[in-house]
Amino acid sequence: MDQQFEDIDSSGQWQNLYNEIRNQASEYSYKMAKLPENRNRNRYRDVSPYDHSRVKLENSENDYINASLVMVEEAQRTYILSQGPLRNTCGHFWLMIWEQNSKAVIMLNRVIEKGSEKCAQYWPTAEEHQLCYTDTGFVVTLVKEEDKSYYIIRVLELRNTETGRTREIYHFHYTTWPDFGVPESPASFLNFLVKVRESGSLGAEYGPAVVHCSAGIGRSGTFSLVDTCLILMDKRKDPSSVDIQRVLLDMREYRMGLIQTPDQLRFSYRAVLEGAKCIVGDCSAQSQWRELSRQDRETVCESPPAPPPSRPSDKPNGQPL
Ligand code: PTR
Ligand code: PTR
Ligand code: PTR
Repeated sequence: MDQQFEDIDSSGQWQNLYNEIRNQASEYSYKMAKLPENRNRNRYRDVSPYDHSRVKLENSENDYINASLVMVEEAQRTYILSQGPLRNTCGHFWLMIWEQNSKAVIMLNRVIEKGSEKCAQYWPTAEEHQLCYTDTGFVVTLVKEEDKSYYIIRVLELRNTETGRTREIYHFHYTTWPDFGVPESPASFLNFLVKVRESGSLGAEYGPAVVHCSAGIGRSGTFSLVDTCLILMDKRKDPSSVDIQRVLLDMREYRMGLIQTPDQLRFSYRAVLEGAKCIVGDCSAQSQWRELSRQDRETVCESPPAPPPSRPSDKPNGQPL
């Protein structure tokens, strides 16, 4: 895979490879998304969940939400990829999380990007503390918030007002990944992925984690592709048999448009190659991942509490992953 990466890089083939994937991707119907009554439940006209893999709201008059179940059987992974909730769909979003038994929401965008709202403020801030969604009967409370410089981890309490039951939901919020862009480095991305994995929320003991950005295809596609490829490399006897393009095409069977630029594709390769060192390297995977995650603790401890200067670099250069 290393060699393949070098070859594509040196011949400047990322755009071609990306076009090839777009051309090979299947298309399925998305009729429910286009019903007039669902028009205001879609953030973007051109990003719809396929009918065959859309997540259905169970306890609701209208079961439509712009979210897809993305399954990779061999990796034993299932994710819900969703658009960033609209102001009128926040209640639906929490209903979905409750019904699907999700343990975490992985958010890869900011509420405001390039001066406009890319996602509703669907979770309570430290000032608000609590948000109520009377349309679907949920109250969301902020329990804890830890700012890790380039991402934030929150613990939220989700209360179903009909039954009175509560659940703890993790909110993993990557705050520095521009739309149609890539994270600062594979190391910073992998460090974040480690945190999500360590929480257990991607595991089989819960329902699928909800991964979203603004449209729920570019950044969310990149995140889930890298996670899945690393799982596959870990599982297979021959890690080099993992074909990133093939895996992406398989995942695109469940949601359109996953990965939105040639550079996001290139980044996915880099992150998988870097992450794979921990799997196939001479040190055990576990300790390598742990080593990696130490970086952000140091970053956090080192950064002075006063005005944050330009963030200390967490580039992997010269540092073992
Ligand atoms: N902000 C959305 C957009 O411009 O993409 C608004 C919108 C959403 C517009 C859905 C139209 C939509 O649906 P249709 O494809 O049926 O026109
Ligand atoms: N029509 C929108 C656009 O091209 O701007 C759809 C869109 C928006 C697609 C954002 C992808 C986007 O990125 P992400 O999926 O990473 O939020
Ligand atoms: N903003 C994107 C666009 O209009 O180009 C939205 C999009 C959605 C783009 C799906 C591409 C999509 O699918 P594919 O990448 O398979 O062509």
